[in-house]
Amino acid sequence: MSNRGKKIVLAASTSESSEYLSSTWRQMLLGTLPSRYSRFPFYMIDVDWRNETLSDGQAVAVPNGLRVVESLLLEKFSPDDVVVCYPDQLDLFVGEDTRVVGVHAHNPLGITFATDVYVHFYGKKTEPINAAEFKRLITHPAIKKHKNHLKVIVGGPGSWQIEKKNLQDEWGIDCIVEGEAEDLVVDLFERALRGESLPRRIEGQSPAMEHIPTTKNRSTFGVVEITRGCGRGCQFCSIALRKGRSLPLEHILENVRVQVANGAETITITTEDLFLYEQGPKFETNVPALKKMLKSITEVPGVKNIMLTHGTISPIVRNPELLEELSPYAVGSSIHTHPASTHPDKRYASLFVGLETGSTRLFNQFMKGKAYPYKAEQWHDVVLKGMELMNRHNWFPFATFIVGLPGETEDDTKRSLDLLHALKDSKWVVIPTLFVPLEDTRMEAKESAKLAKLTELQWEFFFTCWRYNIDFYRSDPSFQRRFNLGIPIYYYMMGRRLFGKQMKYPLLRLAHFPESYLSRRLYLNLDEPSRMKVPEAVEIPQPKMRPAIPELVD
Ligand code: B12
Ligand code: SF4
Repeated sequence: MSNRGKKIVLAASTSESSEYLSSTWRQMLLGTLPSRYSRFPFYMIDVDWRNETLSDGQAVAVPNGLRVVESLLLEKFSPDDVVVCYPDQLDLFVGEDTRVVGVHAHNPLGITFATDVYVHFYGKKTEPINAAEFKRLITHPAIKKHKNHLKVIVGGPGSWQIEKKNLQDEWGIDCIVEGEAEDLVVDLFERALRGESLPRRIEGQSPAMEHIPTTKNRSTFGVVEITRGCGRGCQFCSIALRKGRSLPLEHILENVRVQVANGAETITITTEDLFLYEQGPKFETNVPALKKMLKSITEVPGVKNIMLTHGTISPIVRNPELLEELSPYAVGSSIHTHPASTHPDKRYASLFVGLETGSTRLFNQFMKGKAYPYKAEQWHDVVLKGMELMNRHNWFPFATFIVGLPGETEDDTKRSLDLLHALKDSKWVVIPTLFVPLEDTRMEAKESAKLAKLTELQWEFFFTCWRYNIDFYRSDPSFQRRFNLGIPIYYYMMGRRLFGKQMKYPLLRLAHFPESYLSRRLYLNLDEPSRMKVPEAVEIPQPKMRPAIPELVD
């Protein structure tokens, strides 16, 4: 029997759709682990894991961006003509009648920050699982077989990576969509259905909020958006100049209900900055609105847990009462637990927080809006105070730092190390990433930082972060003993050759070598107390002294 297929087939890769062990952390690992070592038991990943499908073979959960595209198309086309699937089911849906395959790309080649770093520890020619899975999708035989009568359109936050690596033609992609797609999807797909030629690349602009549809089906990790944009102006970030805007509460709750109706028990409340939600002028946090939103989501029947995504730290310092108000929901319904939590069920709220650097000079140059209303010179105090407040309320942030910002000097790295030292006993995860110039940012023409060029101080920063994480998350002695043994073996078998001797002593800190031995060589001595103290309060500068808010694009 010949398979006629569906007119419009939407697909996302297996790894980008995965809800494996309900762990966002593990999905992030899929973006960084080399595919050829994925069976190594250390990673605790079952590579034979299969994403769940519906009885007709469609996908149960795919990244939220693709669900938005699906909803836009369903406003125009019959549900009989639109399907959403994983690569393994493409054979069921791509056939003679198919005219367009729309593919989502979150991080298709793994060349964004963090992913671009960790995979290289395994050698120069390694490909992360995400990249291997995306290739398996885009080069799928069913698409190739029917390519003469269908168009391939790729969109999503990582679609730029395909252009950057010149893979558009090799992979037979007719059109790459960058940016937000609400205002262009229907027209583009209609043109594809008519068999017209498509632009090679098209860039979407921020839509009016009313143009963002509610979703109709489940997104990976029950992602529900609450805001779009940000506006704090960090130069390395692609949404820096897009003003932060909130989705109406009823729209948010409708999406939550859809997630639950389709089997999600955990809702991931998605935003660039939680504290932007219904904010007032000049990033004034709207605590009552935030509280109402969190409360309403946790009260939707069927919602068992929530996860948070990103947030900035300065609103927490500016409004210390904020965490007290939000914690009953953010911590009380959180899916995350850790023995260090003082919550009766050991729950903690995780929040992705970009701390980025301890150098006031680099902070001032590249990201001063992040601290608003505080000044760059107050960044250390803001971070220390914010961390203390968060930890006190059982918020254990997932913090990122950028190593190798353009022009970073030894003194800049030392300032970051000083800040890291002062955060030693915090309850957190700290992820060092290397600077990557993302497309559509004001730093896109700058050079990436390279692992092979890191200085000893930068390596010290890098591995001190991981030493903290190992101590906080994998404190069982038998794991640590094996880990400590493996590190010198890695150094002599591979690390030294790939990255040079400058990584040696920093790496030995990760292996728990005594500080008395390491401090002869390294900048910090973790046995000594930090010179920095958490301030009682951080004073908000007079309006005239605050950093200028960057010019916003709507
Ligand atoms: C939720 C989320 C996650 C979740 C869930 C991811 C998932 N696979 O479902 C978790 C935490 C697991 C995650 C992980 C990672 N993420 Co993430 N994630 C997000 C977040 C916060 C929200 C995504 C979202 O739903 N946005 C709302 C939707 C509507 O936007 P959208 O996806 O961009 O979709 C729009 C357009 O892109 C377009 N579109 C999307 N798909 C398609 C398809 C077609 C055919 C078309 C035409 C258009 C189109 O239309 C949509 C409507 O406008 C974004 C930040 C953000 N606010 O977008 C980061 C973000 C996308 N993630 C990012 C990164 C870097 C990662 C990681 C690589 C992190 C890491 N370093 O380890 C991993 C990769 C994991 C993986 N296996 O893919 C970056 C991407 C940067 C880049 N691409 O270069 C972002 C932008 C965060 C940031 N500011 O840096 N992520
Ligand atoms: S605070 Fe900076 S890095 Fe974060 S989303 Fe806003 S502009 Fe981007």
